[in-house]
Amino acid sequence: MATAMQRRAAHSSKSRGTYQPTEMPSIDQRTNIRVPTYTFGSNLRPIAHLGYEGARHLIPERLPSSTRGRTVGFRVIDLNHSIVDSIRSVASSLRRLDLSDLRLDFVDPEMIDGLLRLERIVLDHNRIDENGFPDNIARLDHLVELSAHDNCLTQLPTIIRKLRSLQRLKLSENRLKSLEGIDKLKRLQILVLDENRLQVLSKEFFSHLKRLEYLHCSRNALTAVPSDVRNLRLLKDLNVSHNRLTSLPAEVFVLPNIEVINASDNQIDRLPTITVKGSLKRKLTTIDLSNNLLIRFPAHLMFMTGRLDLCSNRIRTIPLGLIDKLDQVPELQLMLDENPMSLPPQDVCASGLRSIVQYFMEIKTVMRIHQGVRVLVLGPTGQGKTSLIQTMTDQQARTTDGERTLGVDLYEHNISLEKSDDPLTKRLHLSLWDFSGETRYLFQHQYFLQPNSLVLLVFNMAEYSAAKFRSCFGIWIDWMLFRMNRIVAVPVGTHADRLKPAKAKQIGDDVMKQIRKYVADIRSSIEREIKRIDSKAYISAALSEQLEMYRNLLRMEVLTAESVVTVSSKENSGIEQLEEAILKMVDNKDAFPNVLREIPSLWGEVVNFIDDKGYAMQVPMMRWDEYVALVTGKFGMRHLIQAITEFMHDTGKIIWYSDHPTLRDYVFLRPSWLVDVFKAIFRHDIDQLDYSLEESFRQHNISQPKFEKMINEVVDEATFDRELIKCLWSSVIQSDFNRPVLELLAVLLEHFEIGYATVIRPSRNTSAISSVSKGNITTERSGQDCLDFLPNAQSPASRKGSITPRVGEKYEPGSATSRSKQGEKSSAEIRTNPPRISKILIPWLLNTEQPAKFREEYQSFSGHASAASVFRFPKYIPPGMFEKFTIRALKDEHDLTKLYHWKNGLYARHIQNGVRLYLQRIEHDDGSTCISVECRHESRLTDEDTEKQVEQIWQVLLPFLKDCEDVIAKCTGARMERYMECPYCRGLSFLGEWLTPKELQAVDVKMCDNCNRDVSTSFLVQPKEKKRVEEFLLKRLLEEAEKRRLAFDEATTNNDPFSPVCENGDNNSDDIHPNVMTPMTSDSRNKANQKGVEKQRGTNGDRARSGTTSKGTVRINVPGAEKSPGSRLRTHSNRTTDSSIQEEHILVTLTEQTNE
Ligand SMILES: Nc1nc2c(ncn2[C@@H]2O[C@H](COP(=O)(O)OP(=O)(O)OP(=O)(O)O)[C@@H](O)[C@H]2O)c(=O)[nH]1
Ligand SMILES: [Mg+2]
Repeated sequence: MATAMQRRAAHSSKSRGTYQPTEMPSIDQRTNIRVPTYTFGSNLRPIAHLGYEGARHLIPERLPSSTRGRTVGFRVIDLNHSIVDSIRSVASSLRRLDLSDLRLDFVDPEMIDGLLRLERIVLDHNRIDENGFPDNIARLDHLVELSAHDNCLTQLPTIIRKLRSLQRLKLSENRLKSLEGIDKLKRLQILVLDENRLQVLSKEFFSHLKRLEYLHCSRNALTAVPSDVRNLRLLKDLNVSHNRLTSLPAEVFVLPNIEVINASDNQIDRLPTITVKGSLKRKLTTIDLSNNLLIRFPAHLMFMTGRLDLCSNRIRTIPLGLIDKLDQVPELQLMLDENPMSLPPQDVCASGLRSIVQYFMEIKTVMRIHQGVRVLVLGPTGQGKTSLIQTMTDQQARTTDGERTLGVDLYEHNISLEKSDDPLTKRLHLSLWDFSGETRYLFQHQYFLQPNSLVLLVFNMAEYSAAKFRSCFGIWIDWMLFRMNRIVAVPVGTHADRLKPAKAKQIGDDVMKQIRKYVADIRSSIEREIKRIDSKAYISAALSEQLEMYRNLLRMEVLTAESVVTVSSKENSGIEQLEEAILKMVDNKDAFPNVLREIPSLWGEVVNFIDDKGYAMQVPMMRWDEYVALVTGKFGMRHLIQAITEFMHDTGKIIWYSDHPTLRDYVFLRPSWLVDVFKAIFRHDIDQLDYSLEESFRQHNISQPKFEKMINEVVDEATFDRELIKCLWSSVIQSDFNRPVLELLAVLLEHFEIGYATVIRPSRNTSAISSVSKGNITTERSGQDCLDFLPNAQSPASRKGSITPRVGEKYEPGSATSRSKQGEKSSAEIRTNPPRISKILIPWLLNTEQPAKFREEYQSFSGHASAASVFRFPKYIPPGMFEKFTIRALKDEHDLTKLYHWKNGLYARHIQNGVRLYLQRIEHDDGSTCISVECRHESRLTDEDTEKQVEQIWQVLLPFLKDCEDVIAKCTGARMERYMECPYCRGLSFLGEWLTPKELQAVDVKMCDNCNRDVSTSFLVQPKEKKRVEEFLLKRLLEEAEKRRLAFDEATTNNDPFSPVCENGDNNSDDIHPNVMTPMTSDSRNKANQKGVEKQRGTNGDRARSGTTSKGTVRINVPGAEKSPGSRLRTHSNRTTDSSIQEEHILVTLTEQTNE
């Protein structure tokens, strides 16, 4: 029976033959020139072989010289005094010169003088060192190949650096220690450096030799392959065997053209964890990692290659999770000889993949699957999150070289519940989500921070101080609580290797104290609010709504581990304690009722089926109904489809936003794919993209100037051209077709709401486009149908879905609004006919300041009818909330045309109603953030139009406020207060009662607690239809009364019973109609706002005057009741505004204001 050693030898000689270093392709193979050998000097020892171009005759020298063809090859066999002359005689046509095996110490300059057409020179097996190359070699402009194998070079000869046409360079078996200057040879395609003394391959090497296809560096002293290898995008064949490598970077495996990786005979003990996506599947022909120190079976590599050699490592088990996947790779040549295998047993492994599959199939029947848990790893950038996850999953020390995570990365890991190799041991499967701490990515994180997850709050203990509490813990706790009113977390301190254990413990204790105090403070501040409202004598509907919100917030669930878990990824310590802490947390059945429950095996089959499907699909995104049809068509179980899908979502197998009104229409079959979709756009290094390295741009025929223009647009205007997105997505959608790109883009805009389209090209079916959002800066016109998208040319059909409510329409936040119904329609339309969006603007990426032009323009409307609502977030506002408001504002249904959009503001126009909307984010020093929405009418106030203007303002404002409510309603722990600004002092004096308007609608004025002025309620809530009709009637009556008064005046000029008096006995010019405002600076406005809030919250801010003034008269503020500048109409009545009001009961006071 053959021993393992013999089997391995057989492998080596047979199967490995296919990928052994390929002989460097020679110029003759490539140019198809035939080279018959000619022996120079027939009776003596030959001194040279000559080759003729195109010679077909067996003995060409017998041919007359005219038919011999030109001499193209010359191989010197023996040095002779006449050899130089001989070479010279054929110099003009010579393309190949072979000077190998001549014991040369240097190359005679005369030998190569005048070889102007020389393409290949071979100097193998000589004694030439770096000084042995003549200067005139630099004149060989056509030289594409130089071979100096087996010489005495210790560094790259300086003169060789000048051979800019060189494509193939073979310097194996020298004494090279450095490759300095090689970066000048930018055209190199083949580089052979085997058997030298190289210890490093420099950064320059990788960044300049971008055309390399073959790189062979075996038998050197390399200790690492830097991640800069990613620049070698054309590399097909990498041989770094027989070096001193301890790991390989992930970049090697994902090079777009890589076919062969030979890293055998090193000391590799860890490999990167790579998510094998569609494009990476079985891309490589061979991966050779034999004779290394691997402990973990690199499962992902099985799906990337046709041949995986893992012989002579230290692998003990093949993960059980692979059971169902092994039969997906039937063609795989898997070699596991000489590993201390226990699962499957060694003899099973030795018999090949088929036996392994068989073995697993047998144990599968008795195996049980248990539900796993999703783990969100959060913390600021550079704290050690990725290093920790990789240390945990690879079961050995791993630290990144400081590279930031782009967006989110996914990992998987199993924690064994018992210490045993038994395959049937119960395990907890973790789906680990590694979130980047970079602020640029925070926006996209919201889509992946899902409920029912365990959170690891990771911080660097060696650099921790109390001042960092907020960034390390506070903001993450706030975010999770805001989103779901719940957090179950384990604080994890990294970098333990840099601290003494006692210090680490002290920091851990302090952190736990701070966390407890932080949570207690949140709780007591909520309790204070409840008490404050409870203590009021009268609780209005709006206050009661607020009370309800606070009571709900008080139900928050905060569950943390008892203590900080201390780990070191550098030393692989503390991982077991972390696993124990995780197990303890998930053991809490209240927090994780489903984790570790036994899953029916059929569900497992559904998971595998969906997994396969996800990998098979170009765009692994399905509409819910299609997905249901697919799964139930194969497995039945229609009644369980929701439960199975939720199970898959909770364990990170798919993404399905079951609680989102429109996103629940889609199932994302491969989470990593969706993550990559976001990653491609929200990259922190987008401005550092190098055109020469980004092949996809060239493939899409994008020139460098266009590329630069598109990148500048992103950096300066946060605007992405569709072509740019297409190229950035080239790895997630491998297709030249626009359709999937457009479809995905539409889903991102319509459902994920990452931005809005700024330029829309009409699709063939225009009705589909009209349902897609537009920022309408410009619209590309091509044909008449394009006009449908212009806001001022909105067709009645496209307004069908408008959510502008009729007066009195009831709105319930979070309920299926008309908007979401429209969303459902959109998702169907998106699938059938995706709109042709040209550019999108992502507000989150905007970093521009308020434009000066805006200020000028907006101030020109001060003094016009206006209303300003404010959403106040007293403690915390989650990333992206304001940006979503801006995106909602520009949805079709609001009919708003964008005028300016900057980081903290959006200014838009409602053309039909003649209303300007200004949406603004204001951050206050006390940590609160206000989002104010102000609408101003474009027209000046006149008696006739005021009422209509107010109505037009509310028609714009209210639907938008409700849309904002819809965004907030998705966050179950949202802490937010609603206000209306006082039009006089601009303080937040009035509770925002747009959700509960009835009470306010019943009164006419309400006093501002900040400035003590009475404000017409028409400016605080949308007036009731009935009331407005009454006011209209009333106004007419007033007008008639005034006419009669004037007539009466004329008749009784000397005896005027209606002398002009102010209600308070003075004629204060400040006491103007609420709508006539003095423009305020934003500073004074903010102060007024703050003052208003404090007063509102400190006193009985909800006090309404029910139409009764302090003097006991009833005041009816008629909007726009001024006659003209300089005169003001005041009305007094001793009756309420009942519709039965009689003309003769109205007292009209006309105040002349001559000083205005
Ligand atoms: N000494 C020591 N260094 C560590 C440890 N963990 C991480 N590092 C180093 O800390 C730096 C940051 O580590 P990462 O794991 O990349 O940090 P991250 O939290 O994933 O950062 P982002 O991806 O930007 O959010 C790297 O240079 C690591 O080598 C540790 O336990 N000990
Ligand atoms: Mg990271």
